[in-house]
Amino acid sequence: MTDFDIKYAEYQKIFDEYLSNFCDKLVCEPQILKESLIYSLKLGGKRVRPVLMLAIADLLGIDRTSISNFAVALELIHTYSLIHDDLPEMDNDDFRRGKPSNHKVFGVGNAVLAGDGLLNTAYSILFNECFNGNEYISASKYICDCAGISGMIAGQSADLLHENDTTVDEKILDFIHLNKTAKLIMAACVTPSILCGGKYYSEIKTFARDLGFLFQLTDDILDVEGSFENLGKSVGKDGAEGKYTAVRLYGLSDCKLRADLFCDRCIKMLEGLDGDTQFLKDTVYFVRQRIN
Ligand code: GRG
Repeated sequence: MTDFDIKYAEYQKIFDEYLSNFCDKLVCEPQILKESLIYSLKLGGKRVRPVLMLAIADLLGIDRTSISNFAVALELIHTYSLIHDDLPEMDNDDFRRGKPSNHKVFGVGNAVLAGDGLLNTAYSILFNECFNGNEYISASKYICDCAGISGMIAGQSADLLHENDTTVDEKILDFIHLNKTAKLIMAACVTPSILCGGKYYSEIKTFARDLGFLFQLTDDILDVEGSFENLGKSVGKDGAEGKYTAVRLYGLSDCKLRADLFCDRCIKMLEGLDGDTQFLKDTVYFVRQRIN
């Protein structure tokens, strides 16, 4: 295990404790609703957004407990988006994180409700945080905006709209990637900066945006080169369905070059910040080289 692996696992463990506390306290009836929420939350996943939030909180020297509820709320939003994305009328995927998708276990109706329930609960958590002061209000609003109709939902809507287009326009592709993927990564990274009075706000925002683009580029590459065993979901679907992807626009090898470019931009941005950014740099390389 490398130093990076150890640190990443440490952050995952910290977050999994926050999440377990949340699940233990969750009061929710009927039982099937609770089971369906917890099923997807506990399926695992890389937890990259909470890990980034914790790492940036550490870099800025803010108390980890001040971001714990934000990290849970953001992972709830991310998990809801995956449940809804897997639905037959969206991406129609039977597997997620190597296990049957939420709707394959609980049925489509219950999966819609599980997603709705996670989103709604995330908002309730964020509302509660607002009682802690102005920075908490701003951070909550930032997360809502990244997830909403000027963020992830806009990206998903554009993705659906352009699904059957015969050509791929770079501007539209950028819009989809920025909103569908980068916005939640921006929410993860920018939240600690807002709580810290806006320290390194624009640098962190640019870093997170570029990391989000890199994340989506590697996602598109993995759809071509990845395996079900590693990814825990179907591969080759985007290509087969003629989806709007970076590989379709640039071709596989240019897509990799572009990923390297975004990787360099992220590293350069981190080099301009004071403090120990080694873990964040390694996270960028991890996203570039990821196999899942
Ligand atoms: C349905 C509102 C709505 C939005 C869906 C999440 C999403 C938006 C679509 C899924 C397809 C996709 C390629 C999204 C881009 C973001 C992405 C790569 C999500 C997967 O995130 P990971 O890899 O997942 O962090 P884990 O399982 O590790 O948590």
